[in-house]
Amino acid sequence: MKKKVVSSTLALTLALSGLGIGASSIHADDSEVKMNEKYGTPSYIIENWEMPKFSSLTKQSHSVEDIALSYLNYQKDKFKLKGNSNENFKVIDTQKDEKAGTSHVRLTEQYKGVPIYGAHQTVTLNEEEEVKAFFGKVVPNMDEKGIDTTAEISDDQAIETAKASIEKEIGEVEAYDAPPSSELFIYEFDGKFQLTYLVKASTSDPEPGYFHYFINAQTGEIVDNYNAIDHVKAFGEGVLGNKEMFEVTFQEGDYYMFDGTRGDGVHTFDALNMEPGWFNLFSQLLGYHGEEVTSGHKYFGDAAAVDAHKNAGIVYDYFKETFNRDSYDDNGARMISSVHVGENWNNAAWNGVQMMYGDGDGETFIPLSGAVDVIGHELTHAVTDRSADLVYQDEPGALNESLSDILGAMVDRDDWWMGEDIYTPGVEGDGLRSLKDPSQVPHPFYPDRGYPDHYSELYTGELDNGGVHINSSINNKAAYLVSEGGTHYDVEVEGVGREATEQIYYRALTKYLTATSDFSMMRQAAIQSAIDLYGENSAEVSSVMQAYDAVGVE
Ligand code: L5Q
Ligand code: ZN
Repeated sequence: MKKKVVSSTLALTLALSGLGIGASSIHADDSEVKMNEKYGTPSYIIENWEMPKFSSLTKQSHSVEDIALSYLNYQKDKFKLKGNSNENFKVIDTQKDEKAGTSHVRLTEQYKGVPIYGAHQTVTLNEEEEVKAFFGKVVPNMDEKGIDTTAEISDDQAIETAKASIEKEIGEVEAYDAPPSSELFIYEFDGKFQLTYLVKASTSDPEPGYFHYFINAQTGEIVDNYNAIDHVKAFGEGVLGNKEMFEVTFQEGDYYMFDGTRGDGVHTFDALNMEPGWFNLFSQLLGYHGEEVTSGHKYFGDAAAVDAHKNAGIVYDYFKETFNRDSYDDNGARMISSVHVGENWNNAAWNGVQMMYGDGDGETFIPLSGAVDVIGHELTHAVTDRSADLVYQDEPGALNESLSDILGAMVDRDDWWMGEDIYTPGVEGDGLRSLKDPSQVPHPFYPDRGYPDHYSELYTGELDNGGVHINSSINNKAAYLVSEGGTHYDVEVEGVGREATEQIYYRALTKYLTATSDFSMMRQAAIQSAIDLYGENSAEVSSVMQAYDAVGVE
């Protein structure tokens, strides 16, 4: 922006009317003016103006508002306005700064009693009630614009028009957050001034919005509209004291954890320790996710919420950048998370609708949203639900779990652990599961064994839905071998790296596997995916074959 300061040495045309007659003590030479280039009226005037007195004998007292209006009247030629300042301006607020001794009068320009949208001013007075400054925007020559200020439609009609347009855009709104408001303004659009209703409407569902509609008050047409929801970056500390920056929304004085920059949004709630079973029911049946996580400023103090929100964004970006997948349904579905589910709940889950995170008992687990591989794991369940839809039982269930572990470990790609960041705080070198060496983590049902890493060790009992979190390790180990290689049960595998491995498994999940796929089908789906991506005779195809040979899956 160009900044041009014009020193005003205008000869004083003392066309004072109304209150100011026979003025003295006007030090116009001290004033400094900057003009608005579009309107040719002042954007600011640095002043030293004293209200003229009728007589030096009688001490008159005027309110600061009267003085501000008199000043605007005195400057009416600069503002290119006819008539009295009482008609052209309306005082909307006055603030006294006791410390500085200044008064600040806030006004709006009006025409025939109707405010002009965006034409606001402040006039500053010192202790001696001298005007020291004018700031703002004044639209000139309002009387020449031929504006008809008689409304032909009602404010209710304007509201109905706005609602119809909003719901055409975002779908049916069952309940507005508050009854939409409607107020008359003169609104300038494409250089034309017209009488409009400004309708403001707040929504949470189906989409958060703070809609502003300008409706022509004579024709009922929509002149202009925008959504005033603000995307802002906020800050906070996560579960491990990690400093994070993340997207939130500002609405009516508060910030809340809605990130409107990813798909249809990433939205994080506080479940207020509601028991997991009840919460699940409320979430699935009523669409209740808990309370909004809000803050009066840009710092958020809820560590579990900070990480859930930040990590959901990281996982969104991972799927978008790695597979060009737009959220879990590949259609921008809103990612909803709730933290503080249950009391000391040692788990996290995807319940078909949203993610749920416990706070952990502080001993086995700390708040589970603190680990980005856990978020990757849960959101991969959501991807699976919308693609292969593997039944959560026996071998298909183990594959369902394994694909969540594999892609979870790809999001958090500096190790092959699952949940190491939130599992047994204070214990180094452990995790919930290891993809690299499943056998080093104790088997949940047989304390003298580790997790299975070969098909010969398949758990065939009924616990854990037929061992979905146990047998997953067999496929996890295969995926690890495809990526990193190694010799396993005397079978040598040539690794092809994480980039190829994640593409192979994502393709198998979304293009080949079905609800009842078993381990053998997984092997073929991975081979077929590697052929599609890298060719029949590629190192990637060999690697997949060797890896499944190594874990005993034919
Ligand atoms: C599990 C998800 C996670 N939960 N493992 C039982 O065994 C049971 C649940 C899990 F995010 F907490 F890791 O993986
Ligand atoms: Zn899982």
